[in-house]
Amino acid sequence: MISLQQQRGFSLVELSVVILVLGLLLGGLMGPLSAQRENARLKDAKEQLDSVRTSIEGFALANGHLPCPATPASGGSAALAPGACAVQHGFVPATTLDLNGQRNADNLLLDPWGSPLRYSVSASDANSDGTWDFVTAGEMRTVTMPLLQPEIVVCNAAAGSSPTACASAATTVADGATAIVFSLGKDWATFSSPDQLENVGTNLGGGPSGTTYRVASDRVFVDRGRSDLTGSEYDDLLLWIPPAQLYGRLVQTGYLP
Ligand SMILES: [Ca+2]
Ligand SMILES: [Ca+2]
Ligand SMILES: [Ca+2]
Repeated sequence: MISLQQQRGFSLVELSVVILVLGLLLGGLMGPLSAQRENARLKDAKEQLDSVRTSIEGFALANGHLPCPATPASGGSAALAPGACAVQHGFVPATTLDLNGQRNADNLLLDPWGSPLRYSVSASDANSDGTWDFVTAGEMRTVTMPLLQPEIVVCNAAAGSSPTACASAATTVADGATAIVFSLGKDWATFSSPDQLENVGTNLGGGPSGTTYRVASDRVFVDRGRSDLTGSEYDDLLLWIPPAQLYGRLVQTGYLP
């Protein structure tokens, strides 16, 4: 015969212990799971940047010049102006490049964290004829390789940099890339560190969604190691196209002698 005492079920204390143990187990699982998800996003972002760079180089191979950045108003297409781009600093022209992937309401290609991939090109006009040499058909050939001025600069810190140069040779990672594509990383909506602000110093809007985006304000960028330290946090992912890499392709196809 079962006594009343044996039938009583779980006491509150016992229940609390069970819930506590379950909570600990779940917490122990969730931590590594979210870290795993974040690692997967990071890997995806790097692969995405790599494939965007390959597409940009493919565009250059086919057309003899770099594509212009997209703007929020251009629907993912390269935004052109006579002899130039509508903007030097904007977004990956994913429609022009025929790239797959998630787009937002302004048709801009998104990184794994849901922020549009940024893209900037050299706006130099070495022969002063009013056309941007790197984005205008035939212009790189006209200017000639030795005189071209690839002007994207990458530093390992923002401190002491000017709108055109890093603080010193010691802080210079790349002096004179032709173009750069980058993701603002996981903290795209919350960052405040000067090194990340260097990559997005101004606002650009005008798209159908009415969203205003942070984009680069000059041709100096910062690429450095990841950090979670408040005030100096950094998780941007940058990939640039060095001149040798671009010129090599253009020589192969006869766009450069
Ligand atoms: Ca020119
Ligand atoms: Ca970031
Ligand atoms: Ca800058």
